[in-house]
Amino acid sequence: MDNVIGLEIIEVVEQAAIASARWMGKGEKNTADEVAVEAMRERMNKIHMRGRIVIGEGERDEAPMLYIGEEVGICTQADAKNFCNPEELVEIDIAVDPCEGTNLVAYGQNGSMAVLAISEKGGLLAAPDVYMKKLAAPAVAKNHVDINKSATENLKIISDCMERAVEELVVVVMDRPRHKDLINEIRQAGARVRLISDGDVSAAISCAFAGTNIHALMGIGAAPEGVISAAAMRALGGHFQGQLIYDPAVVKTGLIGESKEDNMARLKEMGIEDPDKVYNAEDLASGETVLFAACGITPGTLMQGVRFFPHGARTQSLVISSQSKTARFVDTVHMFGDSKTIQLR
Ligand code: VTB
Repeated sequence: MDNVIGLEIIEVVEQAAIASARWMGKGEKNTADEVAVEAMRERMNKIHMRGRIVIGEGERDEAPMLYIGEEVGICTQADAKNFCNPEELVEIDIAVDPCEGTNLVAYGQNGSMAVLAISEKGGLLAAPDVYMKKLAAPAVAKNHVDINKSATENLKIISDCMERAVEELVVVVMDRPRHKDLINEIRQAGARVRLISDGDVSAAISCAFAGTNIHALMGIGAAPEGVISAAAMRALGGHFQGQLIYDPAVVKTGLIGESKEDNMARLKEMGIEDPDKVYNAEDLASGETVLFAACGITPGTLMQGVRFFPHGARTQSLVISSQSKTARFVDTVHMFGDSKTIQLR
């Protein structure tokens, strides 16, 4: 995939993060999301590419922008033939979450980001909007831990692989009633739990970076976010597994359809033959090339949040490429007005 896209997607997530950060702490999660969507779409449509949204804001009627199936990029526009050669262009699939953690932004809490993943056509699982049981762990524990094992067993494995006591491990779990038993089990096993209200993409990816003091993500979050996390984890070599959860009785929160049976029928319609399949990072992000980009909206474990100053802002992003085998932290100063009058910081 073109290196240029790698550079341009940094701006896509930066623009979304800046737009959303203006709504930080305002208590309006829908607006924080809408402005991020709009900014992301506007910048994306300036990229010389033929892109298709495979994970987005929802189906067309409920999401006017960045809906699943929407085509994005200069080369999908009506007059594209004037400046794009269709034969030369690779078609790419894009998974977006312009404001991952809308509540976090609305209430000024840590851990929100603008995020997307890109691969060639068919390279990302078009995950339906159901839930996903997830297990993320550091690269040393990859393929040793297993989502089918108990939390106790997996903690013992991570402890052996990392050569540290279970007591020295920190597990991130979303603070939800459905995780009551899981939380008890982790504590019983001796590890420490970090409960988060939202934003499990950041938690998953943090497992792949030493120094974050996050050694595992366990529990059930949303499926689309699982695919985005897998894209990053695949390129980073970290462990990630996901299993779709479609039974409302298990999830306890969230609206995921009328009943387990309805959800199963919907998954089948979407081409998912085995709804209980355990996917690993390579299944969820199977493309030859996978690119991931995120920009902090509020401060997080991996990135700082957007900081505004008169006529400018500073952002921090993370761009991961499976092709160049790089994870780049990009620190950017954005100049909004006449640069001569700006005191850069
Ligand atoms: C999950 C999680 C996301 O929202 O989707 C969560 O994966 C919603 O979970 O990171 P509930 O429906 O149980 O409340 C996030 O935290 C933010 O989008």
